Amino acid sequence: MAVERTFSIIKPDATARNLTGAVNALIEKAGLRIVAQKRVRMTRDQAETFYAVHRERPFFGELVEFMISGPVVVQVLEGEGAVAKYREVMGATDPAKAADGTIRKVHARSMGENSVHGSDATDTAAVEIAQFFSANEIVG
Ligand code: 3AN
Repeated sequence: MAVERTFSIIKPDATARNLTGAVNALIEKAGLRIVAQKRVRMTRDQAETFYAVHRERPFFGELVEFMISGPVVVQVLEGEGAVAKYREVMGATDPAKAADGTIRKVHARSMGENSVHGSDATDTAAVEIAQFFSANEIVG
């Protein structure tokens, strides 16, 4: 399987509960490498651009407000099949449906406050990574 990069966000519900290290431990235990990471406060513009595909969904406003409500940790993860592997590690969007041991099963509070984001494909990963990192900030 090819070595890929995926984009991750540790969301405000997780940073508020001081869970950055706990989430990172699950990421690293799965064999993914954190090759870039920074803690930022997203602007409204950044959050609206990032979630533009969901603009028409009923939860869009709530999602943007949540993502700017506190600090987030943006990350680039690298590994074999990193996109699919990270989605496995995250678990289902709804924490009630997430498999045991996944980040969302262990830490998420609800469908909205679900602790982490991970890209859904390699092409979207490239776009999302470029929104937050320049090439020289990613050290594999
Ligand atoms: P995932 O993050 O698992 O790829 P998506 O792409 O369907 O899930 O949704 C993007 C984000 O929108 C989710 N992570 C979640 O924070 C939020 N979201 C999705 N569905 C709902 C919902 N029904 N109510 C509130 N927020 C939602």
